[in-house]
Amino acid sequence: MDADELAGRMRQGEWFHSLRLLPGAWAVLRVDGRGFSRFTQERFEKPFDPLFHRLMVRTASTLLEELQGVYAYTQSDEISVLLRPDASLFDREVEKLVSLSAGLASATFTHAAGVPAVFDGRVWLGADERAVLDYFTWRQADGSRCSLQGWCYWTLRKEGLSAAQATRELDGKPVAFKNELLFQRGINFNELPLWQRRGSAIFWERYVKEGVDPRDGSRHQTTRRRLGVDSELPMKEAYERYLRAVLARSTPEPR
Ligand SMILES: Nc1nc2c(ncn2[C@@H]2O[C@H](COP(=O)(O)OP(=O)(O)O)[C@@H](O)[C@H]2O)c(=O)[nH]1
Ligand SMILES: [Mg+2]
Repeated sequence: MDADELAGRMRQGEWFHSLRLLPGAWAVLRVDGRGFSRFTQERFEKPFDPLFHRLMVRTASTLLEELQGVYAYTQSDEISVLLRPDASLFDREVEKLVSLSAGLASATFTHAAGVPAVFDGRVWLGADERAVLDYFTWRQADGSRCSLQGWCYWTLRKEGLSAAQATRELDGKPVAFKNELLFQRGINFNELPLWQRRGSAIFWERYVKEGVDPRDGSRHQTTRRRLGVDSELPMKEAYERYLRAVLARSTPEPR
């Protein structure tokens, strides 16, 4: 048996291995907790637990660093990491990027939480900045909608309704109805913490570090970068402006 021939033939079975992110396209790697409705039920406060969100922010920070992204956004049990069109990590191999995102998220969250948790992964491609703004506006709007729904659902459950009853009570109801439902019970949705309604962002920021040369005591300054977290995000048009600034800062500096 010719070992090289066998290896070549078998490698053909790795059919998707050659799949790459479209050259010149923006990409977002998104991971989502698997079965987290159940996973969170016994372990975290409902509908929102600051500890759970902190674990998600920590996981998002690791993904942003390891995947060499420019921006990460997390709401509920999902994380999106934005890669620039010129990103070249793993030669833009889709299998590698998607599987690694899910693996990193699962390992980081599990390690921080102390209980096994699993994430799935997928990739989104966008042709231009406009598409990127739309993507993040979409995820934020989804988070906001789920936040209102979650608050209503758990408020009814805590009043003694069964899962089926609470779901039926809210089925097909407009936003105004849900806001009013909470308001009647002394909860003003618009005054709940912003991270619950809009999610959190993780980004790179530059800072100046002052150092002293031990040889001659001279002072010098260097620019470093570190991760910043924003849990008070703006919405809609203001969020678009916010994102535009993030994208402008992410442009590689001319040499
Ligand atoms: N208890 C609790 N659950 C949360 C929190 N954030 C997200 N979740 C849960 O995570 C789930 C995420 O939704 P989804 O991905 O559609 O559900 P999955 O398919 O079960 O993972 C929601 O149903 C929430 O129940 C939190 O802060 N506390
Ligand atoms: Mg999930």
